[in-house]
Amino acid sequence: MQQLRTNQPPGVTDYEDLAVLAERVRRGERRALAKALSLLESTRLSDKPRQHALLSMLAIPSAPTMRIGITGAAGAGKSTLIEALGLHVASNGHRVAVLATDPAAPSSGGSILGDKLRMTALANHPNAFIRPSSNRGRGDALDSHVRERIITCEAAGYDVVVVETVGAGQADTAIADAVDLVILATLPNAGDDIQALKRGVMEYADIVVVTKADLDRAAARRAVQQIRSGRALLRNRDVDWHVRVLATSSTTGEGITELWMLCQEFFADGRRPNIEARRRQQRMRWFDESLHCELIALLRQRASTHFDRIADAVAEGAILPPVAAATIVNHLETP
Ligand SMILES: Nc1nc2c(ncn2[C@@H]2O[C@H](COP(=O)(O)OP(=O)(O)OP(=O)(O)O)[C@@H](O)[C@H]2O)c(=O)[nH]1
Ligand SMILES: [Mg+2]
Repeated sequence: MQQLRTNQPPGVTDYEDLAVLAERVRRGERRALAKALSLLESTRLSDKPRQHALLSMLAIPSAPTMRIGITGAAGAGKSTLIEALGLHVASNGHRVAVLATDPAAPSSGGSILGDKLRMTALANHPNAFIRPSSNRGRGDALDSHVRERIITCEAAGYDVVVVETVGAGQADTAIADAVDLVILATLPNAGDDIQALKRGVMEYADIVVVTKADLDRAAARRAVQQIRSGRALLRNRDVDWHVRVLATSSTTGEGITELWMLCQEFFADGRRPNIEARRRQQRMRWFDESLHCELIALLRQRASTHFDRIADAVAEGAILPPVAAATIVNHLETP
């Protein structure tokens, strides 16, 4: 593995500086971690070789980590739940990093800025690190750098990394591709949500949390029952893990200890092979996606005018997409 890592890749003039930065990240320096994340979140094409060099230095497996995704509708109580759970976990001696990745959907009124303010207790905890969204306003379902950001936080010694994302369409599956454990947060009275979720996100959820139980305990109990019976009709993602459903309140703290116990059960030593199997699949999909992006970029660069002309023809319906794709690739082969 070691020899596969890139040494002094082309396009990197400050390799030594990056090595120093990586070392500071590994020592757990917060400012270095923030700086590394900023570089990794850059969308400038010219930063790519430096991003890859830094990541290759950081991506050396450390002790086992827990990657937890929290998804759910806007306002479901995800951030508040993360704060309550995060404080519990951090005071149990774990180091917790929180990555907010929701795209600041207009409906949630730009809660990202508020997240760090809202999670003040967690933000001030010595064992916690909170990083707001990197793709504010871009509108992506899940920010495309989330995997890089997770690896970087782990390199800095955070053994629990929590990713928050608004569960909307593609983000549901995208989060399942980036973390080990998916927690779905849902409101007690979200009847329609529950119907929709049964088909969509629930396929990917390992734990379902009915939030804000303090507001209406009877409704929360009913929701738990409803989801449990709905879930019974669906497949579990892993044969040895049955999806758990519980009610919590971040205000009163009820259910938070139980939720953490479920997480620990999920990450028990005996389940590590299953988690590693998920990560293997995720790495392969990440590889596929990366290859896809690199090839498209290469094709655009090598056959730019041709590419645009054919793309226009595809849009007009003048040429079928698979025929067009083959034409572009064939064009590369002809000198
Ligand atoms: N009573 C009560 N209110 C809660 C609880 N959890 C969250 N809230 C409130 O619900 C509102 C939304 O909570 P957030 O944690 O911001 O929800 P979110 O899912 O992160 O929202 P977005 O990031 O905007 O999608 C806030 O006003 C919280 O104070 C809870 O357990 N009980
Ligand atoms: Mg939030």
